[in-house]
Amino acid sequence: KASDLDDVFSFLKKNRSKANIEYYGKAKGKNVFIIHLESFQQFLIDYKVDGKEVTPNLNKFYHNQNTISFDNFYHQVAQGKTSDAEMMLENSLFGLPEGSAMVTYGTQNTYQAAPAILAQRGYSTAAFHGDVPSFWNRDNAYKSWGYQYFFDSNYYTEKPSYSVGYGLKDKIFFKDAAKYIQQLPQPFYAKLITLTNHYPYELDKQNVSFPATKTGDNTVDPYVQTAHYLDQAFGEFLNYLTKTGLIKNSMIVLYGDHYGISNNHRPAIAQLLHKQTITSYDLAQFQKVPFMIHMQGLKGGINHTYGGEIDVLPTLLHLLGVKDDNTVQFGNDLLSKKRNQIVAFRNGDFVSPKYTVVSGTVYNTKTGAVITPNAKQQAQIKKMQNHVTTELSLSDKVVLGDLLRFYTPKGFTKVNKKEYSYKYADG
Ligand code: GP9
Ligand code: MN
Repeated sequence: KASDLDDVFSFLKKNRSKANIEYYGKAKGKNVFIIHLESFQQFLIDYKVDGKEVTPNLNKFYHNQNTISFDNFYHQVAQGKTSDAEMMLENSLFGLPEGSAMVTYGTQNTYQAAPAILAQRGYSTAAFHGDVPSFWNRDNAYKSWGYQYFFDSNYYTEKPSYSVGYGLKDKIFFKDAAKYIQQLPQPFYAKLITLTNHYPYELDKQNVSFPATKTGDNTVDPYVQTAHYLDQAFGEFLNYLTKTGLIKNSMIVLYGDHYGISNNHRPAIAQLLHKQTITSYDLAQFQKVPFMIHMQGLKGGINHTYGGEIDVLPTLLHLLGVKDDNTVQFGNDLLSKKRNQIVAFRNGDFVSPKYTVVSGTVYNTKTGAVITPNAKQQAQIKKMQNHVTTELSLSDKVVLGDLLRFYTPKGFTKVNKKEYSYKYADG
């Protein structure tokens, strides 16, 4: 019932941070590209194998003077992996502790997602992905989120050699997507979900142009090779944006959806990071993924604020000059001057600038040393833990109870899923 939202609103009222006026509206009216870097971890940025950069194009983009790059940005996914990341980015709602919210609650629930918000402000909205439309229930969830177009695998040229693993190879994907991007009325909001840098990091021989790492762990070693391929594909897409001039009137947002190397590979992770042993603290740090915002004229630099995927939507809306104080979003603008900087992992662990808490053990975030908290610290940590537990459970309450059906923010029109069909018709 509607009153179930009461605690949600009282929590949000206390916890949402104000937009930074230096950035608010800076991207108003620009096209938006959201580029989803599959399984891409932050440690890959500036990482070298045999003296060679794994991702030279992304590194250049990361250090570009017009890119705001975050170096304390974490993925917050659970079992829903990619779908949890998408759920957070588009809605600023968490995925669920188990399963995938996009699958279980993507079809029936009411959402007030990024595509719908922007479409109602004159944007065209499109998602691009080289896998079948039903994967993660995208074909239904995207309708609930108000995507006007979904260019799934049916929309791209098919040849057996064009696919590897889950679907279309990234270079072909970006090239083919460009044909549709060209036809989108501007301004547009376009999300491109890459695929090749996905476990088991397979690549056809002709595309392997980077040495594997030599940890001896076969799951881990080819990771840098597909990451390198993804980087090349991104480089080509960036060239296209430059050539067509799209780069001039677009904001380009990049993010890694989640880890590529799971915690089951500690010895290999230790070798990759040139460490003797890997602690739970190191593994928490290892969950960092890239988040970058690029736009001509934007004052860039490396931003050290602590945040995660839940914080993306408010950040982007503020840059686009969209007021969102009356929406149900659990994240906080990463560019705000005053933020709480507590990053919740889906299992209730958390990272903050001071403390990292993993299964009850407290670490000093700056040094990684285990802390035995004194009474004062204990009180601080308890408060932070309580914040994390509360935000996760309130977000779950919204999703499980489909609570947004009871509340439509002022200026927002409920999405009518029947307006959309993503079916590809030949000819
Ligand atoms: C499949 C792709 C992979 O379409 O998005 O999802 P993941 O396995 O990373 O959750
Ligand atoms: Mn993924």
